[in-house]
Amino acid sequence: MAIKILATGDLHIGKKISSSVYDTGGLSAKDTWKRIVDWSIDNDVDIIALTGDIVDRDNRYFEAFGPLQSGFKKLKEKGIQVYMVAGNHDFDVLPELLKPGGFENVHFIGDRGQWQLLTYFKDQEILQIAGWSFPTQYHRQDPLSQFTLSDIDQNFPCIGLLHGDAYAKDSAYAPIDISLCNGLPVNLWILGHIHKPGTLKAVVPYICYPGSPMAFGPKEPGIHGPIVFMVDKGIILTPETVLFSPVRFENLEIDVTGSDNEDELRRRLMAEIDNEVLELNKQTPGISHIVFDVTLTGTYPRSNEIGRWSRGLSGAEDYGTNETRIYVRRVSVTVKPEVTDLEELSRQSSPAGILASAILAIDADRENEFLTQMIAEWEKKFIYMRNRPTYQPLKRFQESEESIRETAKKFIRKEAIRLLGELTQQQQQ
Ligand SMILES: [Mn+2]
Repeated sequence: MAIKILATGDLHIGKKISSSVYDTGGLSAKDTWKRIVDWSIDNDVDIIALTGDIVDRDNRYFEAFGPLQSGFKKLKEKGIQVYMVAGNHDFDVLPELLKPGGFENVHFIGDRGQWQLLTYFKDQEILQIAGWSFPTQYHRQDPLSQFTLSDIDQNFPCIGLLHGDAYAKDSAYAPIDISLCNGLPVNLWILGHIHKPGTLKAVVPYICYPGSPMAFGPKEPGIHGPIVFMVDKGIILTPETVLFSPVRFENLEIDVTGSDNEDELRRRLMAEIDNEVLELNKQTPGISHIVFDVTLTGTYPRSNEIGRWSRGLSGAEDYGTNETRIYVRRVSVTVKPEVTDLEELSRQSSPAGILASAILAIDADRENEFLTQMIAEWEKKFIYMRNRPTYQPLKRFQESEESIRETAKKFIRKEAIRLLGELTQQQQQ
């Protein structure tokens, strides 16, 4: 019989989540853990593999103990094994959890930064599990460069559990150089630390971040859930994601061009959101909450009016007509005033003409006298501010001139559009 493995990490049980959507009951990290346990029991999982930061540092000795231990107990009754490594959040608390004893089914691997290999047997199948746990809150060495396991039997599959930062060489959280995986006898690496799910390498050695099984905020859009895979006749089959997060964060762009008034805008916004919800429900059935960050784009006769109107929309909730609750967390506006012809306007010497020329110059990445002046002014003020003793810490960032100019352009463009909207509206009145 094949071995079925569910792998996840970064549950952060105990973490306070700022998004108000989480005020609704049943959405916390410990609820996610309970659902993982139940799902594993219902779906005949043999092994749960956890890649660290299961417990959040801030509240680590309180909220997590009960739910984790009762989960371990339920899993034990069904013979389900748990293999876990510690991350930077729970390097100290994870071993503590097991101290009361009685959880022969729970295996903490790689204590205090020592690579360790365990072997799981089921009928004829064998799976080796290598792992490394954080010894301290910060760890600046790459654990792969200290890989010491010489007893891996290459006739049988081996997975590696590791918490660390594959995206940053200078990270204080175990930087991982994934090219080192090529020389190691591990077939599948399951990493923790990054909340956004991702496959770093889709051929052997396969490397992935299952990501956090729940989305913690708008910076974590898309599908969240553990990965599940089988080991069959000595072969690891490709992992698949199981949807788990009941909350999904999404960015939505809505083009408002052609709308004439607030009612029409609102109708369009609702219709677009309805469409998107339908689509997301098709993609991932079972989502109970969707949180949108909306950006309004396109052109509108009175763009400053949109700004005012949109402020009333954010924070709104419960557009949902069915079981899915819909929230609009934020509405931002990049709508341009409906100037019939920005080109034509730009030929005028009026303030509106100067602004129109500047917008066109930014969009076409062209030189423009007014723009050059504005950017120079921006740079001067920015550098002055940066060098003032009050703002010393800012110096750390050392912006390049290029990036200062780019920031300036973005800001100037936004302001020029806003001003142009006001100017053209005044002309209409
Ligand atoms: Mn971490």
